[in-house]
Amino acid sequence: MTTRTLTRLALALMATFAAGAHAQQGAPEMTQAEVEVGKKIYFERCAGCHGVLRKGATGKNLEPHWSKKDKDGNVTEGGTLKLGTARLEKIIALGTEGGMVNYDDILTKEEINIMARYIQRTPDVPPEFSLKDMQASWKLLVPVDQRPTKQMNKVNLKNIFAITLRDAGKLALVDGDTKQIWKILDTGYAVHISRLSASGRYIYTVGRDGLVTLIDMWFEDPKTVATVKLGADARSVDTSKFKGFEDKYLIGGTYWPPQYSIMDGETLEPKKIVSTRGNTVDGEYHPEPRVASIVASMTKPEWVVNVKETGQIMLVDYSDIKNLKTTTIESAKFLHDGGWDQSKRYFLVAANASHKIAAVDTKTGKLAALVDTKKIPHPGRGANFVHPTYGPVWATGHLGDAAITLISTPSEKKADAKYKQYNWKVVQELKTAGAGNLFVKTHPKSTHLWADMPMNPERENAESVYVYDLKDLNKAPVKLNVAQDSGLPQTKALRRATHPEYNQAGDEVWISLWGGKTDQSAIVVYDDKTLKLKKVITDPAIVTPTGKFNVFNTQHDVY
Ligand code: DHE
Repeated sequence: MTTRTLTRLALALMATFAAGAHAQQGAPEMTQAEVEVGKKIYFERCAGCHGVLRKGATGKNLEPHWSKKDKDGNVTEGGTLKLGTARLEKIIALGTEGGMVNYDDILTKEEINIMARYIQRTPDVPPEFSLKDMQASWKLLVPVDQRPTKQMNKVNLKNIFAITLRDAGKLALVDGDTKQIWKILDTGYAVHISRLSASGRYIYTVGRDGLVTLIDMWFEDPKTVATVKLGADARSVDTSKFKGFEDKYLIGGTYWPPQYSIMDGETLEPKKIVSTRGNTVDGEYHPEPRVASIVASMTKPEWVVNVKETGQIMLVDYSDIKNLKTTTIESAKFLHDGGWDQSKRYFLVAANASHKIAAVDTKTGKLAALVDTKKIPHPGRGANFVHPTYGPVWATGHLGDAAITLISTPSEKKADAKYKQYNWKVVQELKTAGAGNLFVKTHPKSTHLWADMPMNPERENAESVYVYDLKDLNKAPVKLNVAQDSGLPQTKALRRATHPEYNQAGDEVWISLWGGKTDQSAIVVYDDKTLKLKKVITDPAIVTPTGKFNVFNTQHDVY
C-alpha cells in the first residue's frame, strides 16, 4: 500500500471510530495519538476474529471486563483488565495454542505495547451505515449503455484468475492460458473474495473496508464500472444466479454494521439494507451478529446468508425485494465459510466455535444435519469427490486440528442408493501434518485433494501444501514445498502457501505464496497429474497474494 493510501485509510478510520471512544476505568493511560494507532491496528488485524465490539467469535472476548453464567448458574469473570498489559503483550507477540497467531514479526514492540493497552479500554463503537450512506458512496463510473455489447478482447475469460493482492489493495487478473498478468486493478483494502456474475462477464470484489467493485471483462481492457461502500467492514458478496435473475442483483454482507445489502447487479445501485441483529441460537441478544459466507442458489431465487454470532442461517428470497421473504434456520455458532455439496442442493457451513458443520437443505428450507468435526473446521468452500468406499463426500480441513474430515452427502442418483446409510456421517478422517489448514480443493476431473496449512506455526508446514490420492486415501500425502519451488529467496516473514485453485480444465493447481508486505510474492502453478512444478508467476506487483478465483470454477461452483 502507498503512504497516500495508508493515510487515507487512517483518516477514514479515525472518522469511522470517532464515536464512543473513552477509557475504561482502571485502563492504562494512552495519548490520543496512541489511541488512533490502536484503532487502526485493531480494525486491520483484530476486528475480523474478535469483533468490533470485542465480544469474540473466532477469537476470544476482548472486553475490559466480562462475566458469564454456565447452565448450573456458576459465574466466571474475566477480561483484558484482569489480564493486564504484560500478559496481553505476551499473548499478542507470541500467539496462543488456541489459534491466535503471533504478531512479533508483524507489529513492532511499541505497537504491541499500544495494542495491549488499547484493548483494556472500552471498545470504540463505529457509526451505523444506512441506505442513504450507501447511496452517497455509490459511484457509477460507466453506465450500462456505455459498456460493450459483446466481448471486445480475445482473452479466454473462462480461464481468468482473479487474484487478491491483499495488502496492496488491488486485484490481479491473470490469464490462465498464457499465465500473463492481464490487468491489475485498484480495489478496496484487502479484498476478501471475488465472485462472478451468472453470465461470467462481471467480477465483484469486496474489501475488508466494505468497498465493492464491479469489474467488466468485456472491455478491450477490463474496467471497474461501479463501486459502492457496504459499511466499515465486510467479507462477502454474491450475485443472483437463478434463471431469469442472472446479473440482476448483488448481495453484500457486512461485519460492521451487522447487516446485508441488496444492490443492482449491473450498476451496484443500493436497493435495500436488512439488519442481522437479534438473538443467538442460545437465546441471548447479540448486538453484532456479523454476516459471514453468502451463496446464491441456482435452484431457487434465494441467497443463503450465514449469520456468524447468532448461528442463524437465513434463506433470503430475492424474487420480490420490496416484500422480502426470509426463512431463518437455527444451526450452531459461529458460522463462517462453506460450500455446496456435489448435488448443489445442500450448503455446508462451518460453525467453528461448536466444531460442527451445519448442512442446509435449500430445497426444503430446513436444516439437514449438524455434523461434529474436529476443532475449528475451516473448509473455504470445501471439496467434493466420490470416495471409493462411501460414495459422494464433502471435505473440510481444520484450523485447530491435524485432520481433514470427509462427510457423506446425499445423492439422488440410483447407483448411489447404497451410500444412503452413510449420509451426514463422518466417514473418514485424513491425518495431516499439523493444524492450521485453511483451504482444501479438488476438481471433478482430478484424482487429487489439495490441502494447505498456512496457519501452522512451523515454517516448513506453512510454506508447503499436501496432496492426497483420492484413489487411495490411506496413503500418506505428497508434500510440496511451495516456497522452495518458487525459487524466490527466503525472507524473514513466513511465505504462507495458501488457497489451492484449479484452472478451468482441472489439470493445473495454482497456489498463492503469500509473503511479507514488502516482499515479492508469487503464484506457483503445479501440474495436477504429475505434481510437477509448471510455472512460477511472479512480478514486483505480486504482493501478498491470497485468494484466487478461476472465473469458470467460481461461476459454476466447481470444487
Ligand atoms: Fe477469510 C473466505 C472471514 C481471515 C482468505 N473469509 C471467507 C469468508 C468469510 C471470511 C466470512 C466466506 C466468504 C463467502 O464465501 O461469502 N477471514 C474471515 C475472517 O473473519 C478472518 C478470520 C479474519 C479477518 O480479519 O478477516 C479471515 N481470510 C482470512 C485471512 O487471513 C486470509 C487467509 C487472507 C486474506 O486475504 O485476508 C483469508 N477468506 C480468505 C479466502 C476466502 C475467504 C481466500 C475465500 C475462499 C473461497 O475459496 O471461496
